[in-house]
Amino acid sequence: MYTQGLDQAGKNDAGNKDQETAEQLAAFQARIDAEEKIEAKDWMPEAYRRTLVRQISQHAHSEIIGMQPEGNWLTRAPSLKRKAILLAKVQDEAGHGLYLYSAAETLGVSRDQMVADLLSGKAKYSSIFNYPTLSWADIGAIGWLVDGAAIMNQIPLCRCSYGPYARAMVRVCKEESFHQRQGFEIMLTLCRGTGEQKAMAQDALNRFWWPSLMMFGPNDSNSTHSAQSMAWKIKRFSNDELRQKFVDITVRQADFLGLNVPDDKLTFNEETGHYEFSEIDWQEFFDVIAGNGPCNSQRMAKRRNAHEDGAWVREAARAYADKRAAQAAA
Ligand code: BYC
Repeated sequence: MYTQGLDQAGKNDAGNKDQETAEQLAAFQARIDAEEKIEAKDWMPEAYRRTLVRQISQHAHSEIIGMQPEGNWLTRAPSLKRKAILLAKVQDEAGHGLYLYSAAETLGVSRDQMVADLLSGKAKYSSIFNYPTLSWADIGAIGWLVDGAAIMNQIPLCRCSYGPYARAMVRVCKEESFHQRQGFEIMLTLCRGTGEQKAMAQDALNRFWWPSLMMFGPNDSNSTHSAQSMAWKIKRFSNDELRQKFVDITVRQADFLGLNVPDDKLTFNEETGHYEFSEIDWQEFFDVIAGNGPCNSQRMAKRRNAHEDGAWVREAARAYADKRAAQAAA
Protein backbone atom coordinates (compact mmCIF):
# COMPACT_ATOMS: atom_id res chain seq x y z
CA MET A 1 0.00 0.00 0.00
CA TYR A 2 2.72 2.42 1.00
CA THR A 3 4.56 2.25 -2.28
CA GLN A 4 1.58 2.85 -4.56
CA GLY A 5 2.23 6.56 -4.84
CA LEU A 6 5.93 5.99 -5.45
CA ASP A 7 5.09 3.62 -8.31
CA GLN A 8 2.64 6.08 -9.71
CA ALA A 9 5.06 9.00 -9.82
CA GLY A 10 7.21 7.08 -12.28
CA LYS A 11 4.32 5.86 -14.41
CA ASN A 12 2.42 8.98 -15.20
CA ASP A 13 5.01 11.70 -14.75
CA ALA A 14 3.01 13.13 -11.85
CA GLY A 15 6.32 14.46 -10.58
CA ASN A 16 6.82 16.53 -13.71
CA LYS A 17 4.44 19.48 -13.82
CA ASP A 18 5.63 20.57 -17.29
CA GLN A 19 4.24 17.40 -18.84
CA GLU A 20 0.70 18.01 -17.57
CA THR A 21 -1.47 18.78 -20.56
CA ALA A 22 -4.60 20.92 -20.63
CA GLU A 23 -6.57 17.79 -21.56
CA GLN A 24 -5.27 15.89 -18.54
CA LEU A 25 -6.07 18.77 -16.21
CA ALA A 26 -9.57 19.19 -17.66
CA ALA A 27 -10.28 15.46 -17.42
CA PHE A 28 -9.08 15.46 -13.83
CA GLN A 29 -11.29 18.43 -12.93
CA ALA A 30 -14.25 16.72 -14.62
CA ARG A 31 -13.75 13.71 -12.37
CA ILE A 32 -13.66 15.99 -9.33
CA ASP A 33 -16.79 17.83 -10.49
CA ALA A 34 -18.55 14.50 -10.97
CA GLU A 35 -17.74 13.67 -7.32
CA GLU A 36 -15.53 10.72 -8.28
CA LYS A 37 -12.94 9.72 -5.71
CA ILE A 38 -9.32 10.06 -6.78
CA GLU A 39 -7.31 7.00 -5.77
CA ALA A 40 -3.58 6.57 -5.16
CA LYS A 41 -2.78 5.09 -8.57
CA ASP A 42 -4.91 7.55 -10.57
CA TRP A 43 -3.38 10.36 -12.56
CA MET A 44 -3.38 13.62 -10.63
CA PRO A 45 -1.84 17.05 -11.11
CA GLU A 46 1.39 17.49 -9.21
CA ALA A 47 -0.03 20.50 -7.36
CA TYR A 48 -3.00 18.40 -6.14
CA ARG A 49 -0.59 15.76 -4.88
CA ARG A 50 1.60 18.34 -3.14
CA THR A 51 -1.39 20.05 -1.53
CA LEU A 52 -2.59 16.75 -0.13
CA VAL A 53 0.86 15.76 1.13
CA ARG A 54 1.12 19.14 2.87
CA GLN A 55 -2.33 19.00 4.45
CA ILE A 56 -2.42 15.31 5.38
CA SER A 57 1.11 15.27 6.80
CA GLN A 58 0.42 18.45 8.81
CA HIS A 59 -2.77 16.86 10.03
CA ALA A 60 -0.78 13.75 11.09
CA HIS A 61 1.83 15.91 12.85
CA SER A 62 -0.97 17.71 14.71
CA GLU A 63 -2.30 14.43 16.04
CA ILE A 64 1.15 13.36 17.20
CA ILE A 65 2.17 16.68 18.78
CA GLY A 66 -1.40 16.98 20.09
CA MET A 67 -0.77 14.09 22.46
CA GLN A 68 1.57 16.24 24.55
CA PRO A 69 -0.77 18.78 26.20
CA GLU A 70 -3.12 16.01 27.34
CA GLY A 71 -0.35 13.52 28.07
CA ASN A 72 0.79 16.09 30.62
CA TRP A 73 -2.27 15.20 32.73
CA LEU A 74 -2.19 11.40 32.49
CA THR A 75 -0.44 11.01 35.82
CA ARG A 76 -2.56 13.69 37.49
CA ALA A 77 -6.08 12.80 36.33
CA PRO A 78 -8.40 13.07 39.35
CA SER A 79 -9.57 9.42 39.39
CA LEU A 80 -8.69 6.04 37.94
CA LYS A 81 -11.71 6.27 35.62
CA ARG A 82 -10.64 9.69 34.29
CA LYS A 83 -7.11 8.38 33.83
CA ALA A 84 -8.29 5.34 31.84
CA ILE A 85 -10.49 7.52 29.62
CA LEU A 86 -7.72 10.04 29.01
CA LEU A 87 -5.22 7.29 28.27
CA ALA A 88 -7.61 5.84 25.66
CA LYS A 89 -8.09 9.27 24.11
CA VAL A 90 -4.38 10.01 23.86
CA GLN A 91 -3.83 6.57 22.31
CA ASP A 92 -6.57 7.34 19.78
CA GLU A 93 -4.65 10.48 18.76
CA ALA A 94 -1.52 8.39 18.16
CA GLY A 95 -3.61 6.05 16.02
CA HIS A 96 -4.98 9.00 14.01
CA GLY A 97 -1.45 10.19 13.38
CA LEU A 98 -0.32 6.79 12.11
CA TYR A 99 -3.44 6.41 9.99
CA LEU A 100 -2.84 9.80 8.41
CA TYR A 101 0.86 9.17 7.77
CA SER A 102 -0.26 6.02 5.91
CA ALA A 103 -2.75 8.02 3.86
CA ALA A 104 -0.02 10.53 2.95
CA GLU A 105 2.38 7.71 2.04
CA THR A 106 -0.03 6.62 -0.72
CA LEU A 107 0.94 9.90 -2.43
CA GLY A 108 4.56 8.84 -2.74
CA VAL A 109 6.12 10.59 0.23
CA SER A 110 7.97 8.50 2.80
CA ARG A 111 7.24 8.62 6.50
CA ASP A 112 10.91 9.36 7.17
CA GLN A 113 10.64 12.45 4.98
CA MET A 114 7.47 13.65 6.70
CA VAL A 115 8.98 13.17 10.14
CA ALA A 116 12.18 14.92 9.05
CA ASP A 117 10.10 17.89 7.84
CA LEU A 118 8.33 18.08 11.19
CA LEU A 119 11.53 17.86 13.20
CA SER A 120 13.33 20.44 11.07
CA GLY A 121 10.43 22.87 11.52
CA LYS A 122 9.62 22.88 7.78
CA ALA A 123 6.19 21.30 8.25
CA LYS A 124 3.57 22.90 10.43
CA TYR A 125 1.22 21.35 12.98
CA SER A 126 -1.93 22.85 14.45
CA SER A 127 -1.37 26.10 16.34
CA ILE A 128 -3.60 24.94 19.20
CA PHE A 129 -1.05 22.51 20.59
CA ASN A 130 1.37 25.30 21.45
CA TYR A 131 -0.69 26.37 24.46
CA PRO A 132 -0.07 24.96 27.94
CA THR A 133 -2.48 22.78 29.94
CA LEU A 134 -2.37 24.41 33.37
CA SER A 135 -5.27 22.72 35.14
CA TRP A 136 -7.45 19.61 34.94
CA ALA A 137 -10.21 21.77 33.44
CA ASP A 138 -7.93 22.34 30.44
CA ILE A 139 -8.37 18.65 29.62
CA GLY A 140 -12.13 19.22 29.58
CA ALA A 141 -11.69 22.34 27.45
CA ILE A 142 -9.47 20.50 24.95
CA GLY A 143 -12.00 17.69 24.49
CA TRP A 144 -14.93 20.07 24.27
CA LEU A 145 -13.41 22.87 22.20
CA VAL A 146 -10.36 21.45 20.41
CA ASP A 147 -11.92 18.12 19.47
CA GLY A 148 -15.17 19.98 18.81
CA ALA A 149 -13.38 22.28 16.34
CA ALA A 150 -11.56 19.28 14.88
CA ILE A 151 -14.83 17.46 14.17
CA MET A 152 -16.34 20.54 12.56
CA ASN A 153 -13.34 20.70 10.22
CA GLN A 154 -12.99 16.94 9.68
CA ILE A 155 -16.56 15.81 8.99
CA PRO A 156 -16.42 17.54 5.59
CA LEU A 157 -13.03 15.89 5.00
CA CYS A 158 -14.88 12.53 4.98
CA ARG A 159 -16.10 13.76 1.56
CA CYS A 160 -12.66 14.91 0.43
CA SER A 161 -11.96 14.05 -3.21
CA TYR A 162 -8.89 11.96 -2.33
CA GLY A 163 -10.17 8.49 -1.38
CA PRO A 164 -7.52 7.37 1.15
CA TYR A 165 -7.81 10.65 3.13
CA ALA A 166 -11.62 10.64 3.01
CA ARG A 167 -11.82 7.03 4.24
CA ALA A 168 -9.29 7.61 7.03
CA MET A 169 -11.42 10.51 8.24
CA VAL A 170 -14.50 8.35 8.80
CA ARG A 171 -12.99 6.45 11.69
CA VAL A 172 -11.09 9.47 12.98
CA CYS A 173 -14.34 11.48 13.20
CA LYS A 174 -16.13 8.74 15.13
CA GLU A 175 -13.34 8.76 17.70
CA GLU A 176 -13.20 12.57 17.81
CA SER A 177 -16.88 12.54 18.60
CA PHE A 178 -16.23 10.43 21.70
CA HIS A 179 -13.38 12.79 22.62
CA GLN A 180 -15.61 15.82 22.35
CA ARG A 181 -18.24 14.26 24.61
CA GLN A 182 -15.72 13.21 27.24
CA GLY A 183 -14.39 16.79 27.30
CA PHE A 184 -17.86 18.28 27.60
CA GLU A 185 -18.67 15.84 30.38
CA ILE A 186 -15.56 16.91 32.31
CA MET A 187 -16.67 20.54 31.93
CA LEU A 188 -20.22 19.68 33.01
CA THR A 189 -18.97 17.88 36.11
CA LEU A 190 -16.78 20.85 37.04
CA CYS A 191 -19.59 23.33 36.39
CA ARG A 192 -21.93 21.37 38.65
CA GLY A 193 -19.25 21.08 41.32
CA THR A 194 -17.90 23.62 43.80
CA GLY A 195 -17.46 27.32 43.04
CA GLU A 196 -13.74 26.71 42.77
CA GLN A 197 -14.26 23.95 40.20
CA LYS A 198 -16.59 26.12 38.13
CA ALA A 199 -14.03 28.94 38.23
CA MET A 200 -11.44 26.48 36.97
CA ALA A 201 -13.72 25.57 34.05
CA GLN A 202 -14.29 29.26 33.26
CA ASP A 203 -10.55 29.93 33.33
CA ALA A 204 -9.94 27.05 30.89
CA LEU A 205 -12.63 28.41 28.54
CA ASN A 206 -11.08 31.88 28.78
CA ARG A 207 -7.68 30.57 27.69
CA PHE A 208 -8.80 28.03 25.05
CA TRP A 209 -11.63 29.93 23.33
CA TRP A 210 -9.60 32.14 21.01
CA PRO A 211 -6.90 29.57 20.18
CA SER A 212 -9.74 27.15 19.28
CA LEU A 213 -11.18 29.65 16.82
CA MET A 214 -7.70 30.02 15.32
CA MET A 215 -7.60 26.29 14.56
CA PHE A 216 -9.76 26.92 11.49
CA GLY A 217 -6.94 28.91 9.91
CA PRO A 218 -6.70 32.50 8.64
CA ASN A 219 -9.73 34.46 7.41
CA ASP A 220 -10.81 33.44 3.92
CA SER A 221 -9.28 36.63 2.49
CA ASN A 222 -5.86 35.54 3.84
CA SER A 223 -6.15 31.82 3.18
CA THR A 224 -3.62 31.07 0.47
CA HIS A 225 -4.78 27.54 -0.30
CA SER A 226 -8.57 27.66 0.15
CA ALA A 227 -9.71 28.62 -3.36
CA GLN A 228 -7.74 25.87 -5.08
CA SER A 229 -8.45 23.28 -2.37
CA MET A 230 -12.17 23.99 -2.65
CA ALA A 231 -12.07 23.72 -6.46
CA TRP A 232 -10.42 20.33 -6.00
CA LYS A 233 -12.99 19.40 -3.31
CA ILE A 234 -10.28 18.71 -0.78
CA LYS A 235 -11.96 21.38 1.34
CA ARG A 236 -15.76 21.56 1.20
CA PHE A 237 -16.20 24.67 3.34
CA SER A 238 -14.02 27.72 3.80
CA ASN A 239 -12.14 28.46 7.03
CA ASP A 240 -14.60 31.22 7.98
CA GLU A 241 -17.66 29.10 7.24
CA LEU A 242 -16.46 26.31 9.52
CA ARG A 243 -15.42 28.77 12.24
CA GLN A 244 -18.91 30.32 12.15
CA LYS A 245 -20.59 26.91 12.43
CA PHE A 246 -18.38 26.12 15.40
CA VAL A 247 -19.19 29.40 17.17
CA ASP A 248 -22.94 28.96 16.56
CA ILE A 249 -22.96 25.51 18.13
CA THR A 250 -20.44 26.08 20.91
CA VAL A 251 -21.85 29.31 22.36
CA ARG A 252 -25.07 27.45 23.13
CA GLN A 253 -23.10 24.69 24.83
CA ALA A 254 -21.28 27.31 26.95
CA ASP A 255 -24.69 28.72 27.93
CA PHE A 256 -25.81 25.25 28.99
CA LEU A 257 -22.68 24.94 31.14
CA GLY A 258 -23.36 28.37 32.64
CA LEU A 259 -20.00 29.66 31.40
CA ASN A 260 -19.24 32.99 29.73
CA VAL A 261 -17.60 33.05 26.33
CA PRO A 262 -14.75 35.56 26.71
CA ASP A 263 -15.91 37.98 24.02
CA ASP A 264 -17.62 41.28 24.93
CA LYS A 265 -18.86 41.75 21.40
CA LEU A 266 -20.51 38.34 21.05
CA THR A 267 -24.11 38.90 19.90
CA PHE A 268 -26.75 36.78 18.24
CA ASN A 269 -27.99 38.26 14.98
CA GLU A 270 -31.69 37.32 14.67
CA GLU A 271 -31.73 38.10 10.97
CA THR A 272 -28.79 35.93 9.93
CA GLY A 273 -29.31 33.33 12.65
CA HIS A 274 -25.60 33.50 13.49
CA TYR A 275 -23.50 34.76 16.37
CA GLU A 276 -21.28 37.72 15.59
CA PHE A 277 -17.93 37.74 17.34
CA SER A 278 -14.88 39.97 17.76
CA GLU A 279 -11.95 40.01 15.39
CA ILE A 280 -9.42 37.29 16.17
CA ASP A 281 -5.94 38.40 17.24
CA TRP A 282 -4.27 37.35 14.00
CA GLN A 283 -0.90 38.59 15.16
CA GLU A 284 -1.01 35.97 17.90
CA PHE A 285 -1.99 33.29 15.35
CA PHE A 286 0.83 34.15 12.96
CA ASP A 287 3.33 34.34 15.83
CA VAL A 288 2.31 30.86 16.98
CA ILE A 289 2.54 29.29 13.52
CA ALA A 290 5.91 30.99 13.01
CA GLY A 291 7.18 29.00 16.01
CA ASN A 292 6.85 31.71 18.66
CA GLY A 293 3.88 30.49 20.69
CA PRO A 294 4.01 29.78 24.44
CA CYS A 295 5.05 26.11 24.06
CA ASN A 296 6.45 25.68 20.51
CA SER A 297 10.03 25.03 21.54
CA GLN A 298 8.97 22.73 24.40
CA ARG A 299 6.72 20.68 22.08
CA MET A 300 9.40 20.30 19.43
CA ALA A 301 12.14 19.45 21.95
CA LYS A 302 9.96 16.72 23.43
CA ARG A 303 9.13 15.34 19.98
CA ARG A 304 12.83 15.31 18.95
CA ASN A 305 13.79 13.49 22.16
CA ALA A 306 11.01 10.94 21.69
CA HIS A 307 12.19 10.35 18.12
CA GLU A 308 15.78 9.83 19.25
CA ASP A 309 14.68 7.57 22.10
CA GLY A 310 12.78 5.44 19.57
CA ALA A 311 15.79 4.93 17.28
CA TRP A 312 16.44 1.45 18.68
CA VAL A 313 12.88 0.37 17.83
CA ARG A 314 13.29 1.49 14.22
CA GLU A 315 16.68 -0.26 14.01
CA ALA A 316 15.22 -3.49 15.44
CA ALA A 317 12.26 -3.36 13.03
CA ARG A 318 14.61 -2.81 10.08
CA ALA A 319 16.90 -5.67 11.15
CA TYR A 320 13.87 -7.96 11.50
CA ALA A 321 12.55 -6.94 8.06
CA ASP A 322 15.99 -7.58 6.52
CA LYS A 323 16.13 -11.00 8.21
CA ARG A 324 12.67 -11.91 6.89
CA ALA A 325 13.60 -10.72 3.39
CA ALA A 326 16.82 -12.78 3.46
CA GLN A 327 14.85 -15.84 4.65
CA ALA A 328 12.29 -15.35 1.88
CA ALA A 329 15.03 -15.01 -0.75
CA ALA A 330 16.89 -18.16 0.46
N1 BYC B 1 -2.24 25.90 12.71
O1 BYC B 1 -4.39 28.66 3.22
P1 BYC B 1 -4.72 28.14 4.58
C1 BYC B 1 -6.79 17.09 16.51
C2 BYC B 1 -1.40 27.38 7.90
S1 BYC B 1 -5.57 17.57 15.40
C3 BYC B 1 -1.08 25.91 12.02
O2 BYC B 1 -6.08 28.41 5.08
P2 BYC B 1 -5.30 25.30 4.36
C4 BYC B 1 -6.40 16.69 17.86
C5 BYC B 1 -1.59 26.50 6.67
O3 BYC B 1 -1.02 25.22 6.86
C6 BYC B 1 -6.51 18.20 14.07
N2 BYC B 1 -1.00 26.31 10.73
O4 BYC B 1 -4.36 26.56 4.65
C7 BYC B 1 -5.19 16.06 18.09
C8 BYC B 1 -0.89 27.34 5.63
O5 BYC B 1 0.52 27.23 5.78
P3 BYC B 1 1.43 26.33 4.76
C9 BYC B 1 -5.74 19.06 13.15
C10 BYC B 1 -2.15 26.69 10.14
O6 BYC B 1 -4.43 24.10 4.43
C11 BYC B 1 -4.81 15.77 19.38
C12 BYC B 1 -1.24 28.76 6.05
O7 BYC B 1 -1.54 28.71 7.43
N3 BYC B 1 -6.59 19.25 12.02
O8 BYC B 1 -7.91 17.09 16.18
O9 BYC B 1 -6.10 25.51 3.13
C13 BYC B 1 -5.63 16.09 20.45
C14 BYC B 1 -2.42 29.34 5.28
O10 BYC B 1 -3.65 28.69 5.66
C15 BYC B 1 -3.38 26.68 10.80
C16 BYC B 1 -6.15 19.33 10.76
O11 BYC B 1 -4.98 19.33 10.50
C17 BYC B 1 -3.40 26.29 12.16
N4 BYC B 1 -4.52 26.28 12.89
O12 BYC B 1 -6.32 25.30 5.59
C18 BYC B 1 -6.85 16.71 20.23
C19 BYC B 1 -7.23 19.38 9.70
N5 BYC B 1 -4.33 27.13 9.95
O13 BYC B 1 0.95 24.89 4.89
C20 BYC B 1 -7.26 16.99 18.91
C21 BYC B 1 -6.71 19.27 8.30
C22 BYC B 1 -3.72 27.39 8.80
O14 BYC B 1 1.20 26.88 3.38
N6 BYC B 1 -6.25 20.55 7.78
N7 BYC B 1 -2.41 27.15 8.91
O15 BYC B 1 2.84 26.52 5.27
C23 BYC B 1 -7.09 21.47 7.26
O16 BYC B 1 -8.30 21.31 7.23
C24 BYC B 1 -6.46 22.69 6.67
O17 BYC B 1 -5.09 22.43 6.43
C25 BYC B 1 -6.61 23.97 7.58
C26 BYC B 1 -5.86 25.13 6.92
C27 BYC B 1 -8.08 24.37 7.69
C28 BYC B 1 -6.03 23.74 8.96
